Amino acid sequence: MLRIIHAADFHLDSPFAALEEEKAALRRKEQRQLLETLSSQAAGADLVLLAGDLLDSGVCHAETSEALEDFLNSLPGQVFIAPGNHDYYAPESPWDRMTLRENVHLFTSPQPEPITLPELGCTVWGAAFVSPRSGPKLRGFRVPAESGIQLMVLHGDVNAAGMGYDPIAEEEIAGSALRYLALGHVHACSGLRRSGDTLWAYPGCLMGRGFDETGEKGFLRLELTEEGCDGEFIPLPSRRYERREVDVTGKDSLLSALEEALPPADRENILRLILRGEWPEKPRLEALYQTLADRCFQLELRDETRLQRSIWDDAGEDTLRGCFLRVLRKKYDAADEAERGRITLAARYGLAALDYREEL
Ligand SMILES: [Mn+2]
Repeated sequence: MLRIIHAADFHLDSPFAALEEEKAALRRKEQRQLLETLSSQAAGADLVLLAGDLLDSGVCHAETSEALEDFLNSLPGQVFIAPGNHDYYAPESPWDRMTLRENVHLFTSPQPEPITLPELGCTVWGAAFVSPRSGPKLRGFRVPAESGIQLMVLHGDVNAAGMGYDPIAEEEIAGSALRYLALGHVHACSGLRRSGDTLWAYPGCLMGRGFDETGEKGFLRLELTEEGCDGEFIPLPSRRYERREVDVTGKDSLLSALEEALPPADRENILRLILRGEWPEKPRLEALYQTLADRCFQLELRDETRLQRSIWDDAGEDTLRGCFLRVLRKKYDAADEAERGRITLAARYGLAALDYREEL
């Protein structure tokens, strides 16, 4: 049995441009710290497959390249790295300046190359981006007919519309006859997939960095045997990005409606709350933000409400509609509270009928 850890898309040293500078620096520090968590979770692994974009760019802080180097050298088993479009391999790149232990293998060729591990009965193939773009790397690839488990680690874009990021067709995966293809590039976990006899997966990114990377993030832990493969997504503890819609129609106050959408469990998370529904006036987001900002790590408020219309709005019109409303309005003004409820209902039904609608 092979115990495999598959992770990708760390994007270390991301700018986190949507955050204030101090918070962005804290997030970069948290990215580095997350490496230690991942390293401890990898205990007992035979293979660690890292499928690229471990760095966000070719320029990074010294702390970051040091943390990545320490992380890689701390890992158990045999470690394989396939650089991606963000951290492509080049002379003078951060990869070129690292001193890696013997068990850490960095692929530097754009064509798939094998590293055979007789003690584990397997061969690990891999290739590197050597510039920010790459044509297809898997096209025409088929494992040689030798014995042993054949794996590949690769940064690429399955079923991609565009051509720039190592596009991979599912037929090419099936044609490869690999046992497992460890991919990186797509930031959502794909779960374990199968094309032909080949299993493949994207573990997703290690940590969310924006509202297009919501929810839990982590890596894959796999157990590969002669008969089959068990895979499990392991979430890592870190701040999550969450997007929530808050329908304010009929609510007592905007503040309480928003407070409800900010439970204490989200204190360390990054939230975007989108106000929806009808409200009598344009919400003043700045005041709400001032009151709520410290309820989570970072808060974003968006107003997508519609202005609430009163049923009496058209009473001034010189139409049947206006006429109808004026008659009812006169009764409404003279009525008591209970009667007003009935008149309002009559107005709603009447307006709906005038519009040939079932209800207003
Ligand atoms: Mn990528």
